[in-house]
Amino acid sequence: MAEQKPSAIYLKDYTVPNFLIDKTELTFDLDETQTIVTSRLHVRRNPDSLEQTSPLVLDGGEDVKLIGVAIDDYALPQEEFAIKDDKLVITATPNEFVLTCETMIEPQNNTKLEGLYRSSSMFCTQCEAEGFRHITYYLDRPDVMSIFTTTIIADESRYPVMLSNGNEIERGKTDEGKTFVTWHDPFKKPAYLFALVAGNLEVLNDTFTTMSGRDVKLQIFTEKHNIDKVDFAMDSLKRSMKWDEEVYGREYDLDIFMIVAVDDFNMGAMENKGLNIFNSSCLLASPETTTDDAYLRVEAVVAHEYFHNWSGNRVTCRDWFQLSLKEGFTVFRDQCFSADTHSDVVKRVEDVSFLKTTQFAEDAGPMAHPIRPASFIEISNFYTLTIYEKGAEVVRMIHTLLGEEGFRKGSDLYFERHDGQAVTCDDFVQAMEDANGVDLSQFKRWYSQAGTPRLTVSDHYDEQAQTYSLTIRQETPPTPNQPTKLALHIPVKVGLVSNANEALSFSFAGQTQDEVVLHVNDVEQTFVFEHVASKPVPSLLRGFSAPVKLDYDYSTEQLLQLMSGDPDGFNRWSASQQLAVNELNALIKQYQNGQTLTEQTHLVEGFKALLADKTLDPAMVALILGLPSQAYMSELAEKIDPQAIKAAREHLRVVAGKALQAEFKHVYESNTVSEAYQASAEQIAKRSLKNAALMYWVASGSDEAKAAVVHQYRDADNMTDQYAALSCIVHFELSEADELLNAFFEQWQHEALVVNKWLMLSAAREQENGLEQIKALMQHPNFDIKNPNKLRAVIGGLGQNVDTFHNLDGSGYAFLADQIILLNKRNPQIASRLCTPLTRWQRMVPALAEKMKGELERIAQEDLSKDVYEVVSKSLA
Ligand code: LYS
Repeated sequence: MAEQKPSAIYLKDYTVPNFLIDKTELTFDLDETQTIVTSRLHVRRNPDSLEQTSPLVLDGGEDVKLIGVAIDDYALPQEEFAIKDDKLVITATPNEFVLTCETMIEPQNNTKLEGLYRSSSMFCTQCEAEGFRHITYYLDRPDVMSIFTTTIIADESRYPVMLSNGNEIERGKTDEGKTFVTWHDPFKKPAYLFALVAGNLEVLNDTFTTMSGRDVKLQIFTEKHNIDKVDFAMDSLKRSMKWDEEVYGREYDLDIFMIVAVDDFNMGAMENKGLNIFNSSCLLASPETTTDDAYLRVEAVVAHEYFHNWSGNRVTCRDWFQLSLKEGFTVFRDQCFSADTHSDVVKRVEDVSFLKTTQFAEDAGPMAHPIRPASFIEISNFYTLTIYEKGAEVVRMIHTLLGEEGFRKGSDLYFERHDGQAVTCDDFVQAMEDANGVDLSQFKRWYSQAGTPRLTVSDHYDEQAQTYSLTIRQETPPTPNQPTKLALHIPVKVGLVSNANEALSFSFAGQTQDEVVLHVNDVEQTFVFEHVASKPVPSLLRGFSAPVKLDYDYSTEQLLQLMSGDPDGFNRWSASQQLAVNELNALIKQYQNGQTLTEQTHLVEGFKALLADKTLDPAMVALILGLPSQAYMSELAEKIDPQAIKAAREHLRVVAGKALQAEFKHVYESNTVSEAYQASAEQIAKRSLKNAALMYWVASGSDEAKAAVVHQYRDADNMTDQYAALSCIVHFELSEADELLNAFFEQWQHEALVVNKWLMLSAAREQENGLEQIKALMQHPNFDIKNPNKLRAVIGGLGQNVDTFHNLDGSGYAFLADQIILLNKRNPQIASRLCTPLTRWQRMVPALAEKMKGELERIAQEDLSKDVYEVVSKSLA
């Protein structure tokens, strides 16, 4: 490990900045080898700071070379400034001055993809969270907000498109014959929202008329060969703009809104003011190259980044501990947008499965943290499922507690009160409280307590008195640095279902109703429902009204009842999942005991009824048919045994396939979409059911099914059907697997995003020599270790490849560790993300746990980046 261990910073140490920067004027002289950045910062001491004589300390990076620095045009001699730990320190300054800095950076050598870098033929930036300091020296913290004017100078023949935030205000030629373009952003913003793009790009133009009648110019830029794939993103953008006006009363503020697609990007996308930059995987879509899932992701990410214009840009974060203020809220907003656009139940099921699989696992591991962490070593490590997804759940609970209207009053007040400010999660909750006259002080513990609370529920029905009581106990398990927890305020939405599979009304708090939100705020509480006509089955936590684990000892019969009779669609799915989980757990035990796997018949019977019911939304049926994933079963396991989980899932799939062969065939054949491809809710639903049925039908071993899946592959006119067929063919190792996997590559080798799907599927393919295959993929001419999408495809595929990754000899883990070591300094953010599976080592069965731990210890020997250091050291603590 490095000599000097990176240290943590703490929320409790926050102090206001000592200096402010009112105006920021930047000039970029773009060049492939050396880019010169000149900044003119209009600096003044912060009157609110307690330190009125402190030196000016600007953040920088090891990759920024200082050429010269001046105060009010007086060039500072060597002895009047210092560079210490990448920071530029100037001891004596006036109270108000213009600081000029000239620096040199090398974008083409920037492999971290943070700051200014090259992606294929273009220049682009990524500044959140602390990337701006890799461009020039600055007060790189979100509570320093400034008005930016940016001039880009470049050779126009190679970079005809030169973009930055705001509006273009000037364009001309320099003395050397280069072109310059100047952009001015009238809204003050922190440096993390700065962006610059230059390249030879195509554009799709459109306009949007806002609710007050202003025309906004919309532009989406891509490299030439991709411009035919942005119509859906443009349409999603316009729908998002309208939705934010209708649902939140928020109008767009600049005259122009631009989005650029880049291939090399560490995450999904970035909400830079007026100039969003997207990973091309989250922007490009065409029926032939993009699956339905990816379409939905494009729509959600476009919406997410657009919504940030208010929840993030107009009102931003005071410090990075408050990240969930903008991300949790914005995820909640994009989830609601997608729910309104498609089916709300389906969307909720998808979001909740994702949360329960991935965020719950994070909450149960060494990196567990509250949605507002108290400390971190590297902020990039905190763009987590907890900040985003659990953060959204916390906002959703506020929405549940206040109701639609109350929540809107709260958000109106929040935006009005804090427009143009950098604020905290407390400010958000305060606005919700003030607008509604409620007290959310206990609720706020959700912001500071980590871990997934567990609710244990028991009940009693008194036939004589016709009362039904529910006793709810809450407990949040210890997490790193938080051994004990306080009781949370948890909204639990409940309904009752009768033995005749119908909703049972009841009276609660003196009112007759069908559904109620219980306020659980004590360690143990009993709630009494009156006038309950018969012994009910409780439908608990409807719509997943809180991000908790629920323990209620449902019998199989009760689960079947809820599955068919619960008016809450979400809980119908939930019951089916529980049934499948129970079944899988029994099979897992048998496998571990060396017994022959023998299943109960309930699930198959449930499926049968489901497939026969013509009234159901095909998307819901597909979701219910989806067996709990390998990852979800792992999350639930006491000790994770990947082989046992895999065997149980495979067994169940084959059993259901065989038992219901005729039904699956029928559902497959009757859900064909004959119209031209559309990413509409209706078509997506049909395709998802059709392809779910196909998987079972093929699992049955039927020759007819095998012929059908190969036929579907060859005949498909859209990627959803083509890829579903190919996955099925590869998964069941049909005799055509090699041929078609090759054919798929041949057909799509010029479409980078499709090649990534091929990489992923090939890496996930379970074969004897799995690891050799994966190594070969990483040598493939279409692989590129600099491209995060390709890396994620191969390593993601490896993670799904149970036999290869979890090989008892530890070779899978060792290979992953090698990649982490390789990327540790090249791209620390990606390297750190790749550590995730290893952080779960304590949850694995002992033989695997030891191997994983060994690899973490091997990584720890290296000179680690802060990013990897934090994850590895916390995992070994
Ligand atoms: N703010 C971006 C988003 O919308 C992500 C930035 C990630 C920075 N490391 O999710």
